[in-house]
Amino acid sequence: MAHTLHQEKQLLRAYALETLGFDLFGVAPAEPLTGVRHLARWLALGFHGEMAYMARTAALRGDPRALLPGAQSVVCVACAYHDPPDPPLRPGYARVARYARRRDYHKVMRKKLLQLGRYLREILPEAHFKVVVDSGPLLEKELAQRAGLGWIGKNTCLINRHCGSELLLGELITTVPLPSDPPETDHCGSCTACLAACPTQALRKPYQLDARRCISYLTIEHKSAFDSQHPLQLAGYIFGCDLCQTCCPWNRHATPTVNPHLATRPHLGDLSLKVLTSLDAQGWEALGQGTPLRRLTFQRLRRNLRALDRPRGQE
Ligand code: B12
Ligand code: SF4
Ligand code: SF4
Repeated sequence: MAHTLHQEKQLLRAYALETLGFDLFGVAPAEPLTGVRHLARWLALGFHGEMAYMARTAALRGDPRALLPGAQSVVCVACAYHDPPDPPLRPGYARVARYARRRDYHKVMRKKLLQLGRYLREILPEAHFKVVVDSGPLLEKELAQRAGLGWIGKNTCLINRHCGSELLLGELITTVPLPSDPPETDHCGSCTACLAACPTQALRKPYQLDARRCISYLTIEHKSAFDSQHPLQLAGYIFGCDLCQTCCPWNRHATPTVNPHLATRPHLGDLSLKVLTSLDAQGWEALGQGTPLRRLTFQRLRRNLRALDRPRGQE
């Protein structure tokens, strides 16, 4: 039986990497995750800000079996989006995070994971599966670490030795006990570049991100108006932030690899503030069509643009 499943896993891996075009593949056991302890502390400290869904679903996030009863293993995949480095931001321009300059990964990866699930059912008809990409209540990075895809760095992102951290994660939870891969170990060593690079000190300690101070949270997830408690600077970003990753040696030395399904849209590189401020709601919608930018309402785009203008001096 174990031998057969080993073969099935190899078939699945080949299908995921070669036919579907995922960049990384690994399998973790469907077992309780230790990160729930960190998650509980993170929530108790209020680091989640307005992301009430994180508190609401905390109990589910630490065990894949909560999402699929009888689950035995989790196939973890990743798509890479590591472009060459951005040039310094010119005055009069703003930026969107690098993951958002392309088709929405939720759609791309979900579709491909469903294809992978159907393939699993072809080779093992008794298999049940569930697909998760980002929005499912699951500690995706810890699962990916357990499946050997990379380790959770001090910037709290999953980092792969070869691809760096510019990765997007997805999972296929299944009732089939596929053999697991060895988990990856931490390779941050004594480096602290990300803690120093974060312009708002959102990385309070290694591995601990206070989302309330994070530009990515503030520009995307925070729905209310900004008040005087928010950090003054958005470092030129109107959607997301890359600074604790672009500084990371594992990204600086990684070979640029962009999954062909997530090709970069050159017109979403640096954006002229003149153009951005002159957009109306339809113009903004057209600019971000099919990309993660669709999550940002026009009203919040305007809020973020106003925040870019805030005077500095309190840093
Ligand atoms: C909430 C969320 C956010 C929040 C909070 C981020 C965060 N670090 O938690 C905000 C809005 C800020 C955010 C930002 C971004 N996100 Co986000 N986000 C999520 C989401 C939905 C949940 C993450 C979560 O569980 N957080 C809870 C906290 C407690 O977990 P954590 O900070 O990761 O902490 C872990 C470890 O650091 C450790 N830990 C915690 N405290 C301590 C303390 C000690 C002492 C130790 C040793 C360990 C430790 O245990 C925790 C659990 O494993 C996931 C999708 C998912 N379902 O998992 C995507 C996800 C993590 N995000 C993703 C992306 C791409 C981003 C951005 C890069 C987007 C951007 N460019 O703007 C940024 C990156 C910012 C950053 N440095 O993390 C990807 C990450 C891919 C990768 N390579 O890791 C994910 C996996 C989505 C996906 N499916 O691809 N995100
Ligand atoms: S995404 Fe930006 S603001 Fe958030 S922790 Fe990283 S560097 Fe800091
Ligand atoms: S910058 Fe350094 S400490 Fe931070 S995640 Fe990368 S290797 Fe780890």
